[in-house]
Amino acid sequence: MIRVTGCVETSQAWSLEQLQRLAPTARTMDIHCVTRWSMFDMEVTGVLLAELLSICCPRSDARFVSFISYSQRRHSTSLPLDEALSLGTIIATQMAGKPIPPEHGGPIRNIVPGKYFYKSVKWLAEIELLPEDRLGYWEAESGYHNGADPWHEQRYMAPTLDKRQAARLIESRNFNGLNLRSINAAGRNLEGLEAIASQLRDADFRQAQLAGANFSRANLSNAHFEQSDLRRATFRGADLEGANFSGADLRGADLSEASLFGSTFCQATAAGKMAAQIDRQTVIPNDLWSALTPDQFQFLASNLASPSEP
Ligand SMILES: Nc1nc2c(c(=O)[nH]1)N[C@H]1C(S)=C(S)[C@@H](COP(=O)(O)O)O[C@H]1N2
Ligand SMILES: [Mo]
Repeated sequence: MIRVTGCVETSQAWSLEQLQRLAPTARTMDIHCVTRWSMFDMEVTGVLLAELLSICCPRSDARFVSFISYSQRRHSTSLPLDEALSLGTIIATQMAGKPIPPEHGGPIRNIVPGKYFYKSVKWLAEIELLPEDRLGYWEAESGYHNGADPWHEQRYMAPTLDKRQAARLIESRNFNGLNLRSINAAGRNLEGLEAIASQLRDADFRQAQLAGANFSRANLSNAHFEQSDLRRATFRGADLEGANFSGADLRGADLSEASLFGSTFCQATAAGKMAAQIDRQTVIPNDLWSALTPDQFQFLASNLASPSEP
């Protein structure tokens, strides 16, 4: 039995037999496991995700899809919905012309062509459409890259990491002194992160939980912090050139001695203005503001109590 739930007009469930009565699709594809093995020309048969969803009428707020399995730890993985559809995701019931054996995820698993195989969950129980992303099991627990693109070798959060290092980083929340350039940490829970003097150029921390994080002297040029929780975070002496804090919660954050050349705190989006949250405990000394563009300067000037005020 599999169910479609979440942001749909009508939730629906199918038994294996009912699923097999829907229009079948067969595809031959290559499979890549993140731990470096590949299997070529695998034949997969099932129902296209697009076909199942057309029956349930996704709502306009459906932007991500989470595949949840029957496993005890509620193993899951997620993808942007448009990506899952454009890649031709299959809700598979057969591999190599035979029912899928239990050890390979039978009777029903999803298969996402063109992604590392951890985006294909075994023992599929539920397909949930979501308005916001929810990291899957390997992504959240072991630092697997949420993008999972084999052509860009998006194996673990940062290009410099192997599996053991990624898992250890997620567990310890200690990035001190490490080179984690271009790390993909969007949506992760990294509360209390220690990242003193880390190399984090181009890092992606969008919508991450980073309350109390310590980024003192870190290189965060061009890093993305849009809509992240940065309450009481410390950026003392950090390089924040080109970093984007639009929509981030910076209440109580300390940006003393940071470099703010071309940093962004407020930007216009299709959904309206996305502004950083700032309060009287936020420390962004006004001698740093000259590095900002006039519109960003204006935003800080009108939202930040001058540090000399009581
Ligand atoms: N439910 C569930 N699905 C899962 C996993 C898992 O541990 N549990 N592992 C993933 C990983 S990392 C890989 S490589 C493939 C392995 O699939 P296979 O056993 O059919 O080769 O399943 C994916 N789907
Ligand atoms: Mo894997």
